[in-house]
Amino acid sequence: MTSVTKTIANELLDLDAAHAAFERDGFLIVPNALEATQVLAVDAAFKTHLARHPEDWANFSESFITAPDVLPRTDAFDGVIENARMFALLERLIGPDLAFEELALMQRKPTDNVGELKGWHRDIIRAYERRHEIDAISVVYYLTDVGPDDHCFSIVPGTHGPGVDMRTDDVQPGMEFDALGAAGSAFVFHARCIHAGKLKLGSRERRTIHLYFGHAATPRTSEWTEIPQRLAERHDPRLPPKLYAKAATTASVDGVGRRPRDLPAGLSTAEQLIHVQRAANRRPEVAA
Ligand SMILES: O=C(O)CCC(=O)C(=O)O
Repeated sequence: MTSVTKTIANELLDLDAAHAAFERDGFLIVPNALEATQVLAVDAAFKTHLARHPEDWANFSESFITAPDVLPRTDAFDGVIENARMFALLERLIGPDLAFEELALMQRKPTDNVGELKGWHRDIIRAYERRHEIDAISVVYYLTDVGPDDHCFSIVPGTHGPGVDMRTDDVQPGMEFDALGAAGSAFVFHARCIHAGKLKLGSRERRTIHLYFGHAATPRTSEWTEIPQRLAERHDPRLPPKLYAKAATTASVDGVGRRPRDLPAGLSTAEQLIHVQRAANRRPEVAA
């Protein structure tokens, strides 16, 4: 797998080659996608949010918590969505109708319990027979260094395209690529690619920001992130023209990004998310 990383780093010098590598593997690593000063500022905002708004965080397990709807409270992460270093690549992979969908903060804490809750899965739609409908690209920014002994994002290359018929149950040890990298790196992957969070004994705490981008005129792939007015009204010629078009989209894809309509009133976003993810994990590749 080392050779894959090497190839990607070289190919990224050239957008054509990066695009070809993404078509083949379904992922790319972009070192230094965030400047060091931005990493420090965003990481500080991450920790502040965690301390001040525990109610925004869905606690899935002792090692895994995530906050999917932080933008209405703070503009501290706007610069991550609007990271100019990534737009040429994303426009190449998605097209000129590139649109922002989702931003979630994720903390993976050290744990002795490495039994995985977020095992092998495809994002957005869990049903195997609907896998071709999955059409979004995720950018995961590392705010902490992720080395070989740390919890890491892990992916099975090519399972968005050449290996699209693979089922999550068919993943065997050794097929996967572990996404290691320094703080500031971005890991870009196709949401259709089979992936998981891999837990390691003795890991340091890992903090990441997970963004999703799709096409402006399609239904939303996620209703978990509200796109606030300040972003919807942004008119900045340096940004892709449709970046915040989905603030006005009401239709959504039938999948794990849809807020359930049948839950008791008054549940927070974090509580609703836990409900949906647990249901999907109970019925892997069957539930929407
Ligand atoms: O990075 C991780 O720990 C898991 C992330 C994941 O599964 C996802 O983004 O869908």
